[in-house]
Amino acid sequence: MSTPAEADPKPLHKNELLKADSNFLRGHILQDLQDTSTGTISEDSAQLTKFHGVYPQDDRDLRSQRRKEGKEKAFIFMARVRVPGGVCTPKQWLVLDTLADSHGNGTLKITNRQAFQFHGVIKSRLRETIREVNRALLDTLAACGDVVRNVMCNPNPHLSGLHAETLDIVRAVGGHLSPRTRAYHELWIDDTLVGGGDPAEDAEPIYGKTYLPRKFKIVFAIPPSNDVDVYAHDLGFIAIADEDGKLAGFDITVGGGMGMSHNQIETYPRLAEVLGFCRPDQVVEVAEKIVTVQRDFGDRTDRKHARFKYTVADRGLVWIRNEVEKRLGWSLGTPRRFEFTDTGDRYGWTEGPNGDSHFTLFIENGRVKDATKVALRKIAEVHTGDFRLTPNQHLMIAGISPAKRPEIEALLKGHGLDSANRASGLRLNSMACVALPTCGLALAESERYLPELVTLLDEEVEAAGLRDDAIVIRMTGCPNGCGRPFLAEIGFVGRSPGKYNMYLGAAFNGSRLNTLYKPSLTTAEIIPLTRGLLRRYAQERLAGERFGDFSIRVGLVMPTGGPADFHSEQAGTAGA
Ligand code: SRM
Ligand code: SF4
Repeated sequence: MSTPAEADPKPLHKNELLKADSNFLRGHILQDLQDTSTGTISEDSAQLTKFHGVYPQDDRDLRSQRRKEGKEKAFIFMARVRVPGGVCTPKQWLVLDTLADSHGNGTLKITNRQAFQFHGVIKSRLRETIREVNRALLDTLAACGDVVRNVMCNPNPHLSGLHAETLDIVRAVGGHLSPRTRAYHELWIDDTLVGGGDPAEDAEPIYGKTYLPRKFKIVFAIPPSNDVDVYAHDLGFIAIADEDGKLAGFDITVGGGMGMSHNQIETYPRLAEVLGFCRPDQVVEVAEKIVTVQRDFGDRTDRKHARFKYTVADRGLVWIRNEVEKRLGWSLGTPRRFEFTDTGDRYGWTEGPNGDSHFTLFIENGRVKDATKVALRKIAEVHTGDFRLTPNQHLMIAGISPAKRPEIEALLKGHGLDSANRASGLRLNSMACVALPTCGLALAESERYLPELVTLLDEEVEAAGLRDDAIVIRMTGCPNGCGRPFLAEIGFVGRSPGKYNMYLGAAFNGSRLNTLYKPSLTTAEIIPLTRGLLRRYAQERLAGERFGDFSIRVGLVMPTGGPADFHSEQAGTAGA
């Protein structure tokens, strides 16, 4: 397929050639998996296994010890299981729970894009792990890679009558935009391993053989909740109800993203913009056309500039709309009105319309382990409804029948899980990315440090009377932005071990980015500084004023003025 991007005079990024030559994502993965001389795979294969939901990693806690011992790194793999809309069955939960123990590091990680991750899978058990996942009717295909990733949706059926209809559309979009290559089945699932592939069966009608320039993320939001953080994604659909409360259609957003690199001002987080409106029956077609615009015009020469947010920023919304409409052959509608209240989860019990109830459980940073894991296994053994992963890394036990409720309630109480939901408003609205020890890109701790930091800040929260105040605090181990830190009222972004940039001023409902407040703070500096800010907020806030709005009103930061406001060397707005 000849595309305008290919006409670019700059040379294509090497990954483009790798994809083109990979025979629809096969490359040398098979040979690398069969190579027993090392616990990892080659760099080229590592780029391709991402499309299969598999990342080579190593246990970074063990690096220096292994180096001293003259051994190769402690190589492991992460496998990501996509769960469209975040909905899975108790039976599937049980399979994943078992696999986490038998093939992983004994934990299940709920990601903030409604997927599961296994960490610590060794190479020789990778294929078995993925086969078992597929036997449970889930998969890891396109959980990562330069394709449309797991499609997200607000998981709360009780919130809005629009949910069931929207979830069907989510599944249709996810299915339609899934890669078609047989490579996934050949490599991970079929009984006999084959290295070939039939080009006729492999044709990728939407992607072509070089797939997309970069990852592409789609979400569906159901107002008033913005739990999916719609403005952080490449493409968003915001459900709009008509006067009768029925699904009228969706406002469409394009061009959001979080990732940046420290001190590279040409990289920056960006909020998505509203492009137009479409009816429910038009969503799949609209999504496909928007994806093809990025396929054809995304930057394939520079992966740091290859996300759709840069295509939208460079070409402008009007150009994008014209191009999409040209491909559709019809015009998008005028955006409707919607209002978001917040980005958080509704914890605890909620009642459904048919006598069913739902329980949303706080799971700190989505790490299901120890007593929580044991309890959730027991619940999965008796639960007849489903499980829903939330976009904030938590878990909803949904559709609990009246007959099962006493048993599930007793299990939650008996294992102390109901008390997790009684944490402070700060903790309940905290989110950290994985970072160390598995993430190869981490510059600082995140998942292992944020809980500790919140515990220290909770002392101030209690003393200042802010215990029940929701304040969104997020941390990441690097500026790639996996924990969506640039949409947090208080955001910490790792710079180096023990050092973080601190960002303030995002909107509570996820509609405004934050701004750099202080660069490179040590953990020793963060604690008194943040405590002081919380104290000041308690004393000086206006009635109902959110922490992010307060940070701007009292001049701690200015609302973001552009890319420079995220980079320490260039930022001019860091407050006193
Ligand atoms: Fe992410 C790369 C973890 C959500 C932006 N992300 C990674 C990798 C795979 C590291 C790597 O490439 O080697 C991390 C694996 C760590 C580990 O050990 O497990 C990783 N990202 C995560 C998760 C698990 C964080 C979490 O704790 O929940 C999330 C998995 C979501 C999923 O199920 O698919 C996760 N990542 C995000 C988000 C948030 C979102 O999408 O809502 C973002 C920011 C939004 C965006 O995409 O702009 C995000 N991850 C990145 C980036 C920067 C991309 C960019 O445009 O610059 C990278 C690095 C890259 O792609 O080169 C990255
Ligand atoms: Fe790793 Fe950085 Fe993503 Fe955290 S933000 S998981 S450190 S890539």
